Amino acid sequence: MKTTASDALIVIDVQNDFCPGGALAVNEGDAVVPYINDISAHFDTVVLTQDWHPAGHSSFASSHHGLDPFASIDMDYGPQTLWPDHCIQASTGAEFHRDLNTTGAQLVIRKGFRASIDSYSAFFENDHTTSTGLTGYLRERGIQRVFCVGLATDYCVRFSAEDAVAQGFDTTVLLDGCRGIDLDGSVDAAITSMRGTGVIIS
Ligand code: VGL
Ligand code: ZN
Repeated sequence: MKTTASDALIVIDVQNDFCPGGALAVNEGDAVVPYINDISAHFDTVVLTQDWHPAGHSSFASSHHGLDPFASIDMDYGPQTLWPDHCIQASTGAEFHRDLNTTGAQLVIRKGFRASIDSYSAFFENDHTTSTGLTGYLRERGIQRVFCVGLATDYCVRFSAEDAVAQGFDTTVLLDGCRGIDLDGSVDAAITSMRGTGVIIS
């Protein structure tokens, strides 16, 4: 892969809880690790994201009496899918997959750390206004193109890639480096939606 100094790789949520055996396991989630390790070597700028929830987070079904994981509720910021408890701060499930090579990464963006709001995107929380600061970081580093990989295609990768385009970055999702949760066709819907907003799907 040919990259330049104005390209960044954004590695989304390659954490134990999204890999087989984890609390919110994505089918073959761990299969992205060798691919990501290989392509990381081609980028001068590598950013990792880490889903990082306090116990009792509002996106957990266990925080809502009588509701099960994968139900949807209305929050003040809009609809929110409820998840099994996952990626609790400082837990083993929140750690990066042990084989992910994190040595070359220069920034780790933690997200979902506010109890009352979830954050799928690496750029904005689910209210679409609370910023993680990533746009400013990438702009100050002179980044123009971003490549997104990781977990899960239909949630955190999708919303990160769509926000990246909206923030003015040329954005590509490398599907070989992604796996999805796939609730009711959500992977296909995500790919259609990403294409519609101008994300290059490769
Ligand atoms: C994610 C659901 C909940 C993801 C994170 O990384 O795609 N999905 N938290
Ligand atoms: Zn989460």
